[in-house]
Amino acid sequence: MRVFSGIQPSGNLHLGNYLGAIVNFVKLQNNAECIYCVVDLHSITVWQDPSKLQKNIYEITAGFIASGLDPEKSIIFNQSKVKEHAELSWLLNCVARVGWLNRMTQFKEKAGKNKENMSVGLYTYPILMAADILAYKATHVPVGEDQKQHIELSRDIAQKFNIDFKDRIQQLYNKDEFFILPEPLISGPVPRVMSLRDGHKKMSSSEISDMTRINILDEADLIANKIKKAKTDSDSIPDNYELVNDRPELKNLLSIYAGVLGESPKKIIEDFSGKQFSHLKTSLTELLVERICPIGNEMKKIMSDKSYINNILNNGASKAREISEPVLVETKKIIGLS
Ligand code: AQP
Repeated sequence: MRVFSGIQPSGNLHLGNYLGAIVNFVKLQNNAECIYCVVDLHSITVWQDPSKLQKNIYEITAGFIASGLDPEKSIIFNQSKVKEHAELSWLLNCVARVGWLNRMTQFKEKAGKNKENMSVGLYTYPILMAADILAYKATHVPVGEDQKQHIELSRDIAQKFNIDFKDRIQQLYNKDEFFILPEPLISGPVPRVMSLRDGHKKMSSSEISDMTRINILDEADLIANKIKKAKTDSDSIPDNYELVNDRPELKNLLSIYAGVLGESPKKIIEDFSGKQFSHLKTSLTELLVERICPIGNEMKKIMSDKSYINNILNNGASKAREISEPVLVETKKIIGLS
């Protein structure tokens, strides 16, 4: 089992990243070979302020470590340090089909009516993601639910490559398949954390309003204010979890509560049944301050030691290159480029 996953340094590491992905990253490092990447090349598919990008890369790295990733157990690096990602991405651009990319819902959602003005990188983003995964022949990719379609695309690209070059793979390596088809692992405590202001939209670092999300670096009083102002409805909390399905904001707060506590939402609803939202909000604030603020405080400490972070990223990049370089060399050989 080889695990690969990444997080964009687009600022605002948030509770969605934590509950959808990072908690799972930490669990997996004890049972598998894990490679975790700060995907800086992905982040520049939308404008990033150059004076902040480096700090954001440090922030995600610090977030990984503060959440429990151990650089001795997991390979941690930033994507732009390992050129194999970009080079393999080009080769896979020539395998992926335009029709496949046209079906990607994340591009449609992000571009909206402004498609013509989006960067080409935002459109081809899923191919770079496929390269990230396939460069390590990763078997499993822990992600939030929003990334499921992109993993499926990575599988399609891997499969098409294996079929297109079947004879060559057989002749060179005496194998039927070269790339492994990666499996998504959508098993974080909350696969889709929703916005605090709209239960139909996912919590996102790129959302303009900061009130829509809990950032891992938020201080206690800011968390309290965000939860206090989180959208709710006027009914009290029911005793049956089935009844929250058409109340997305309540469902979201209960899922966050359960996810942070490591309990099932069904168990949590029993504790709050019949009570008002304010009761749930007060308890949720206390829980977040107790569990999330210490991670944020640790992140701040780690971020102040840039040489420590640079060391982790440089060591991680050399280990990552040891795996991805031969894969790229072999891929080029299969294609006939060497
Ligand atoms: N709301 C979420 N709920 C659960 N998981 C989430 N992830 C992101 N948002 C949620 C997961 O976090 C990992 C990193 O994803 P990312 O780098 O794309 O995160 P982001 O920059 O915070 O996402 P944005 O702002 O919403 O940007 P776009 O729109 O580019 O995705 C992934 O495993 C993701 O599933």
